[in-house]
Amino acid sequence: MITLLDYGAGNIRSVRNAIKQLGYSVQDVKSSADILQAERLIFPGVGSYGSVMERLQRDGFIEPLIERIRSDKPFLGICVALQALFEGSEESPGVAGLSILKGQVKRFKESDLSVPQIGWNSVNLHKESPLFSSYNDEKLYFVHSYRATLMEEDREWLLATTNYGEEFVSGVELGNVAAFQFHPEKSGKVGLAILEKYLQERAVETLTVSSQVKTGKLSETRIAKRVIACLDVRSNDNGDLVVTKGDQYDVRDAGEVRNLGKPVELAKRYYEEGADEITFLNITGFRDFPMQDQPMLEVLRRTSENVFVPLTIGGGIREFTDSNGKQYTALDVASEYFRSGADKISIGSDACYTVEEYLRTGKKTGKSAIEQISFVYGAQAVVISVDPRRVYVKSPEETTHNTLKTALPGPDGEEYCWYQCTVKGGREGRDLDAVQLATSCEALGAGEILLNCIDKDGTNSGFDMELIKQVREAVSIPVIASSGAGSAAHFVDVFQETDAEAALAAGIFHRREVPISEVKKALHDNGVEIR
Ligand code: 1PR
Repeated sequence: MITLLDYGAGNIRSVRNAIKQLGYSVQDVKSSADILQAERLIFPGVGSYGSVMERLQRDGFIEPLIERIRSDKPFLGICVALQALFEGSEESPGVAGLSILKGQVKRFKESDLSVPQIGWNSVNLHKESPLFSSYNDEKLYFVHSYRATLMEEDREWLLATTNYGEEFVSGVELGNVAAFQFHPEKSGKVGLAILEKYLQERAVETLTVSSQVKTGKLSETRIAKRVIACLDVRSNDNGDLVVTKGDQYDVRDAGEVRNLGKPVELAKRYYEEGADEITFLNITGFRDFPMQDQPMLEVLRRTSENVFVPLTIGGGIREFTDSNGKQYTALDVASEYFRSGADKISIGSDACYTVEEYLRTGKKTGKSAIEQISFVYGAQAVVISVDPRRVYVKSPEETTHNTLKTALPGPDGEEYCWYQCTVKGGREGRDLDAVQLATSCEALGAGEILLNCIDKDGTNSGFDMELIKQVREAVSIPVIASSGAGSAAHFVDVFQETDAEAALAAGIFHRREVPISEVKKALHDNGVEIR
């Protein structure tokens, strides 16, 4: 029996599903006594450092956790739970950690790498461990802005390190107690194999020699570029939830909503084909109400039973008042999505309205969806989906917006353009450009940019490199290139010509024009780091 410490802060459904997928039954901690009596305890740390420690304090779990760890009972911590073993974190100044390990967790230093680290990196093992006896340098999924390093007196805990601009601790282990910075439940089959080693009964003395134990000079690990499959979802005219696809955001073909398949089945196929992440976009979310739009929540619940890579859900993340007058904040909507299996949520239209207000007043209210959700779940859980379209101008002086000199002149030979943000699925243009939106959202606490492009959407003509470069250079959070992919070569181009951390496609995968494996092979053959 595996006991899960679920303090209700977010997506640990996937940990639960991973344990079940591996054939074990799982129960939740109900009281502090359960923490001490559990045969094997798993503590997934989801959310900001402060919110994790605050919930442990609220439930009286801090002392029992410290006692369990000190008495060397089987314990596995994930992500923020590894950081909670330390004395504190820069993420939440003044909040005490469990202080099992000395030192403060710190934010990644400024470097040319974006922060948070979101993606697939590997680990260098520093000692034998039964947990990694089948590990062979594969990539594991990381999503964090803060990283831990061990003080000299805690060196015996050092299990694994990873490089991301600097070396940090990605795994600690001593006896029956272990913790990972990466998410084994989101790291595909490799992660499940590591998790399984923890779930299996093992006595401390049977430390299996890991075939990958490295000694001496360790080679630096490298983060992979991510290939993301995107499923635009909406109900068709019969009310069935289908995966559709726009052509420059027009999803209708001869009046009918294009139907390219069922969301849960397609997501499972892409996971098995090697997608590094799966994104669902509820494209009529601007007018539907996700809490009543139960099918979307059900899609997430069913998908997270078999898909063990990160899931992002967007569409309709904003405040709502339902037909009975009950008010829901954007945080309520996002929390429902996280509880249903999402790892990240993406905000489109609402981000434009928030940024327009922010640019007008120059003040952060703390009340926007971006600020509220990133405060509770961390910046890395908040993606901003940008729906821009080109606006040509004869010269930069014609507009106050962030223009660029384009290699693709406009219909009247215009040599400059800016990218106008739109809301409601491209139906309404705003007096806001993609750089203003991206930089303001970063300032408000967003952790990643999903950069679509209406002009390129569905055209198979390749990504809009000029747009991607312009936004990538303006922010220090990861950027996902999106819209227009038509071949594996287009993925090679976007990673060789821009610093985008990820590239997303929809149509070429739904129409089975290019398998994900072919994209990965082309990237590998061209020297791009992949998972
Ligand atoms: O505004 O917060 O409710 O979020 C709405 C979400 O739905 C946004 O993420 C928005 O981008 C998306 N959306 C709304 N309408 C459409 C539409 O197509 N009519 N999808 C839509 C935009 C998303 C992807 C991707 C690439 C891949 N498309 O499909 O942008 O275009 O396409 P390709 O590889 O086939 O070229 P809110």
